[in-house]
Amino acid sequence: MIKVLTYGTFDLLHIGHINLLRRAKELGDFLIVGLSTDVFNDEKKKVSYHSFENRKIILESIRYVDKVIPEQNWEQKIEDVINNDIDIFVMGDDWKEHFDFLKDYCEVIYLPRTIGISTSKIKIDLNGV
Ligand code: C2G
Repeated sequence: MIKVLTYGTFDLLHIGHINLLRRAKELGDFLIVGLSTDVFNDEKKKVSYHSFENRKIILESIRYVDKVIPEQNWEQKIEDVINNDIDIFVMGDDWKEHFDFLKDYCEVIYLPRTIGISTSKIKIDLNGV
């Protein structure tokens, strides 16, 4: 079984998130998502509309996602890769090279971002509604 791991906030779920999750799952058989907690989002300087609990339920409802674990800090990735027997780590290419240190533990793949959509854009576009 090829196990894949990715991380994110996944707030206001959109096609860019789904495209990432679909392609990540296509690389293996089992996809684990490290979901940023509300506290870690503060550290990332991100404010989520949906709580961690609700973002977790939403992600767990997606056919490509097999397991959701909390992402609580920047330092947990090596431990997560080892503890979950991860074969492939995947992120959008806005993170290119940021996680190359994981190459000592698993394959690292950066996938092209979906152009023209982001949670920030949704918030800006809806601001005037
Ligand atoms: N993404 C994408 N295309 C978009 C928007 C997002 O491919 N148009 C990808 C991002 O590259 C990321 C994933 O979807 O791989 C989740 O995006 P975010 O929720 O914005 O994740 P981020 O805040 O970048 O958190 O430790 C890693 C961080 O937790 C990543």
